[in-house]
Amino acid sequence: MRRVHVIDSHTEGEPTRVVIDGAPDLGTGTAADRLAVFRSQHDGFRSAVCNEPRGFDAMVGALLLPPSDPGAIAQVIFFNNVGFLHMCVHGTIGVAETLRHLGRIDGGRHRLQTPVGDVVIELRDDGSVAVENVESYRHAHRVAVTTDHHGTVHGDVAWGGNWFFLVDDHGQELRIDRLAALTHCATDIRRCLEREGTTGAGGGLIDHVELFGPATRDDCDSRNFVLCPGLEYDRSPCGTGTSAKMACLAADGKLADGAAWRQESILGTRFVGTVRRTARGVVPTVAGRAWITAEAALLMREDDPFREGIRR
Ligand code: PYC
Repeated sequence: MRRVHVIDSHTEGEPTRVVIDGAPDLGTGTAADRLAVFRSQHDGFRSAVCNEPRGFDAMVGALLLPPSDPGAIAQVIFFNNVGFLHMCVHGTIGVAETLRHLGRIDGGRHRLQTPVGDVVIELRDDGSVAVENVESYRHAHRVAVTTDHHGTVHGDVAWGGNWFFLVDDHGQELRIDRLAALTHCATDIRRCLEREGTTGAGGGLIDHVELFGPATRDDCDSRNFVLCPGLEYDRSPCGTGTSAKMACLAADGKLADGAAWRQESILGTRFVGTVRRTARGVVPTVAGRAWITAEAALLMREDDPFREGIRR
């Protein structure tokens, strides 16, 4: 029987399950090297951790590994109900809170290695965690997409650690009691992007769709609804999505270096971000809070028909 130690948390509402012990051996190498082994040889472990009966569709897993560079505190690989994420900011905030809970960090700045580059976590005095994310940039501006059920919409294609399609003219009211309609709209857009062959740089799959609307909080600049790859919505404002948004705002001259962008989620929670410009785009920093919700051991017996979770 496999026994897997996990620490669960939520970051502004979005769950993260950090695997701290009991994962398959992924060998040595960079986070990208180990992700390749994870993806090709241990996909059942990914599914077991995130999917029912041990998880649920919105669960994001984070596998904590020793660093390949001694200057970093750890490596981390993010995954979900259907596959692997390149990067995940809410998950990184959950990892930082988990490391604090384990007594492995206590304030200061620490580098984490991910498959798409290093990020820096900083525990702030107010209890929040700031993540200096990978460089983010806009790849394509105002791309028209003719959807099956929602007319023609326009959006930017941007990288924030994952590929996003960011839409303003969707005609939807962004309210949680409209979850089914929002999911239908964003799924329609996503399907049509794929059908029309719209991708990120190098053919990168656009697997996140972000709808924007007016904020409902006085202390926010915008509210979003984010469709994740497994067709779940992000309960947090989505940190890689906020990074992609800030890259687009900076490209339009609407966000100066160091100015705050306050992104509200569909649940009314908030991330606060800033950017530093680079030649290609921006280096974003996104801050929010996470709370530990459980310490547990997941048990996976050989004779359990759902040892590898209920796959979709
Ligand atoms: O916060 O970057 C994020 C994220 C990606 C998917 C779910 N959350």
